[in-house]
Amino acid sequence: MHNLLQIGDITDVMRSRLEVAFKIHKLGEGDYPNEKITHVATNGHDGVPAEIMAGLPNLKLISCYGVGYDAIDTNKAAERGILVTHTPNVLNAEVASTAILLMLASYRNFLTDEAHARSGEWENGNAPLSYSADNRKVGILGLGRIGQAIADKLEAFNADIHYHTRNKKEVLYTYHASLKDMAKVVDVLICITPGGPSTNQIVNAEVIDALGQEGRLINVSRGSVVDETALVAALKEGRLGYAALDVFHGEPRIPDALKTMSNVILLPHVGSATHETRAAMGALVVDNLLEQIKSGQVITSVPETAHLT
Ligand code: NAP
Ligand code: 8YV
Repeated sequence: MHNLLQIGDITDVMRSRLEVAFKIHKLGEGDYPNEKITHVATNGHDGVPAEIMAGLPNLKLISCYGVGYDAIDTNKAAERGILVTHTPNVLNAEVASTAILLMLASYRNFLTDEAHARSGEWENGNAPLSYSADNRKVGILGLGRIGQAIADKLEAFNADIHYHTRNKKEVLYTYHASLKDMAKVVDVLICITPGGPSTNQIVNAEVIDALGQEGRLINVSRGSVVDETALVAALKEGRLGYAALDVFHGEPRIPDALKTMSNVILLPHVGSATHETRAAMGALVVDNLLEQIKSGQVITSVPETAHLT
């Protein structure tokens, strides 16, 4: 039996598959034999705290439930020869649907319309008109696996697609080398980059102002990508039209100011949170762990540790 440190929760299906090969020690539930731990199962929120990683001298693999791995120090892992895996692709369609749902709900006022119907307010008058989500100029910040899935789904809404990434892609959409310049020309900006230092608050006050009072911001990436203080100020002062957010800087805490605004939609980081997609993510987490035991290889390494396989 190998020894695995579990950080955060895992599903019953994951546990029963893991128990065939691992003795599982859950962080926070008593002592664990740190010298014997060779594998860690964690998730994108909890990651692996630096002091925990430092205290595991024989660690071989960290398997992360989630495609985003900004809570794991992958450079330190690579330096120590520790593989890190994540769950790319299996969640592309789901997260893309979440982004599209946020965009549609924000233009079409579905949440306030639903409240209007449910409360009986309809008997006193019709709900106000909303705005069309069709034929919009949409800027995608981060045209990777999920960004491309968003672009594919947007075709059904006849969107004129623009994007900003560090490297121009082989696609027919309009590329902007400057995020601010893209924000100036689009109706709605959808953020779907990784978190971490290179994207920290790249949606800053200038980008938000460039998006403007009719502009909409959809964030399904990481809270760190948007300057939340600047966002709250712009929404309050009417300099930004609307924000629909699945992720927050200090989640699960959400700034109180956002909770009282009518021109925002707030979701509790549920971009990939369906039974089907979470099952596929859980299966890939376990597959990576079992494969490493079997062959020393993994299925979906993060780029930073791919050279170790
Ligand atoms: P991916 O395939 O690696 O794509 C990332 C894209 O972002 C690439 O196009 C990349 O292009 C661009 N990018 C990276 N750094 C950038 C920077 N500094 N400035 C501009 N563009 C940058 O990743 P993915 O699988 O699509 O996932 C993206 C992220 O979505 C994840 O890392 C995670 O944070 C988030 N996510 C959120 C949820 C949720 O529940 N809300 C669920 C899944 C994923 P260049 O390298 O050319 O710049
Ligand atoms: C998960 C995510 O909620 O994959 C990601 O990067 O943000 C989401 O799919 C999260 O990682 C689960 O811990």
